[in-house]
Amino acid sequence: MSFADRIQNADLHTKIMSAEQAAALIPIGANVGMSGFTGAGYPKAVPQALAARLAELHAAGQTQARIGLWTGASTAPELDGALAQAQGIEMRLPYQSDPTCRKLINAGQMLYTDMHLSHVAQAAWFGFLGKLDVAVVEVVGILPDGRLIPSTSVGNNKTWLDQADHIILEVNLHQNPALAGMHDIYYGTHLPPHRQPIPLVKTSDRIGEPYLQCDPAKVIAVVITDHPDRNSAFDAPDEVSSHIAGHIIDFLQHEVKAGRLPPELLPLQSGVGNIANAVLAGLNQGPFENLTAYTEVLQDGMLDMLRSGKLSFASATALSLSPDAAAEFNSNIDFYRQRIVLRPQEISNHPELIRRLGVIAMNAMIEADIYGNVNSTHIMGSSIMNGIGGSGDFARNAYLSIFMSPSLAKGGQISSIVPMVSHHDHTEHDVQIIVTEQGLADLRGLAPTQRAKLIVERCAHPSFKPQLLDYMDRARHSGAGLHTPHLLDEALSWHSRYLITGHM
Ligand code: 0RQ
Repeated sequence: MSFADRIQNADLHTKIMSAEQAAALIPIGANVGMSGFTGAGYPKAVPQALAARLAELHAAGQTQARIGLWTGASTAPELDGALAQAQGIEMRLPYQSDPTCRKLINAGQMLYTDMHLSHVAQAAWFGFLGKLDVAVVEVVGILPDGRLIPSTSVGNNKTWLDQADHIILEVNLHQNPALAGMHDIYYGTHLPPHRQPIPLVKTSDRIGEPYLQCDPAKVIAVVITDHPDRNSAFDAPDEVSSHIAGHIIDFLQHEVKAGRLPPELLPLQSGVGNIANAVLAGLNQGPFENLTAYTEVLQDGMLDMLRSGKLSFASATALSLSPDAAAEFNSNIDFYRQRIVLRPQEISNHPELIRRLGVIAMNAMIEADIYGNVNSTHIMGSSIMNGIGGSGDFARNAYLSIFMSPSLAKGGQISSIVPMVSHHDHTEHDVQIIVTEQGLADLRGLAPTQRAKLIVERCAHPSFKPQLLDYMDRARHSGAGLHTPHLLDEALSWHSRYLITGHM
């Protein structure tokens, strides 16, 4: 595809300009909806140019020079990192994993609304988030009528393009033009009371269009870039993550034997990070064939499974690939286009679809308590790590909801099994299975005291078991209610006995 082929709308040729010129068109104080989901398909140039402009204004004493920044999910140093370093973000939503953002949020210098990823598009449509002024969206190309070939993530781009008054497009020449046809953009989501059922019944169904609709009259700038998505390589599975993977695979085999899962399982959802990747590596070596995925992020492990044939089809909203996996993806893109569909996150994370398809959700956690409540987001109850992301969309609605973590954090100083989580993201009602390298606790159908016994027995590290058992025993004899026995003061002081400085 030549340069002219990338921008086939003649009018939009006249809007081509530098990133600095485009950034100058974004009003201070605007709410800006940018593309990007787990380091994929985010704009590479305009955010950096905007950050430079905001930094200059700050240096000149205009300390209120900030924007509201909305995305699909996490982005990369060129976007979140650059704007945070410029102190340029007033309000961030719905998910981030950037170290500078994290620091500013926890220092009270940046506001953050941590949202379920399935909620974002509809909240924007309902008017719950205020006005969206500008969309900045990376695309692979522009068709003659202004429709857009989406990039390596879809996220909330459909909503940003529809809702924003003005649009800035980054046409990234680095992204493979053969991505065209991999996306499925569904335009049938109406507002209540006019909503209709979403006609998706299999992970591989295509219910929409391959391109994003875009009104060329709203486009105020087109910026050309030529940069890869920036995603780092995953760690090779270590002993801890391999054990976690092993416990999950044994459990799934047991469920097949018991007749509660078909031999090809049900569609898999896998969170991000090294442990999730190790579980996928385990599944790739495991006994199951003909698997499918209905997930939000497709990372290296799923690409390997598609290549090996273990996974027959994957539906997601973003490709979050290491450089090696991205190179493999690009050199065999015709193979992957038959086996991958990228959808808006309001569809990839849609609670009703997750429930109906019977997804098996596997997400990492920070800590779980003895009764099965899970904290995915906070360190010691007050400092954010990343955000809830899609974990809540999947956990509450999944056929099986699995949460996993090493039993110890911070070099063994901290137990990830605690008496009471310091922050509740997923309540005991939404969590069915807890797994650490020590073992797996199947909580289905159990009362709180039965859950506590099993979680401590199976999942806690031996170095913390005595304290946890002692806590349970004293709580039981304290005169507290015996449904969910707690020593309330002590439950929370458990956390403050450890001083963690890394994320404060
Ligand atoms: O910090 O690197 O500074 O030591 O938390 O922990 O073990 O590297 O695990 O990268 O898989 O992240 C839950 C944060 C796990 C992630 C979470 C510290 C630990 C380390 C990271 P250091 P690990 P992971 C799909 C689903 C929410 C969103 C989600 C997450 C750092 O998976 O953000 O699930 N999930 N989305 O040391 C103190 C503890 C700790 C702890 C871990 N108990 N106490 N620190 N850490 N446990 C994706 C999307 O939705 C986009």
